[in-house]
Amino acid sequence: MIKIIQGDITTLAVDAIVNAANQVMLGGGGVDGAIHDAAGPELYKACLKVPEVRPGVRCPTGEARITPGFKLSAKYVIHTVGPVYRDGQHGEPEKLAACYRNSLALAAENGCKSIAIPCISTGIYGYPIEDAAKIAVREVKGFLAAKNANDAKGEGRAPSRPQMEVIFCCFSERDAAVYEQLLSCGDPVV
Ligand code: AR6
Repeated sequence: MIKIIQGDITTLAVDAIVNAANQVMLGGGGVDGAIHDAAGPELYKACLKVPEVRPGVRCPTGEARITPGFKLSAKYVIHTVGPVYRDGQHGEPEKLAACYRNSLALAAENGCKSIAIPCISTGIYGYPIEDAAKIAVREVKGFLAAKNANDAKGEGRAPSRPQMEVIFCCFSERDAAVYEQLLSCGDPVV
């Protein structure tokens, strides 16, 4: 199931919230700063423990890492690093799609039944919301469709209810309107 919420992701009582982090993964501005503030200093300590894959990089662009949520209502924070937008011709769409895929896969691996995702890359990293939201919706729908098909195979029947709730958490009314538009005119939501 897909939902759109306009508001502050740090207040949501879901299994996981996604953080639009940077590669060092030790906090920053935007939603990253808000999540660290709300989760408390334990989150910073947990991020420090995530091994660096190379100096100064805990999470390469497009990948995802998981930590507990500490003081948040969410059990987990899934940190992903979106691309910095240049012109859309430098691999940005593929990297952004990978953020959604990898974050959702990590949530599923950790048994999450609900996940809230902000508009990754569309703030400080400058990705145009219309383009980013199309990728987000496509990837989430694809993930849910594949997951439902897979779960149905395992159960030998169609799942009786949606297996994961995915919430697009938009900070602004304008961003929420972009998602509303995409979801209202697209294929049926899984
Ligand atoms: N809840 C939900 N969405 C929020 C919140 C919030 N509390 N605060 C901001 N947003 P950004 P990026 C929205 O800039 O573009 C950081 O410094 C915001 O309106 O947070 O991926 C990191 O450390 C926008 O729609 O992330 C990186 O260095 C969306 O979250 C860099 O910024 C993403 O904006 C990542 O830039």
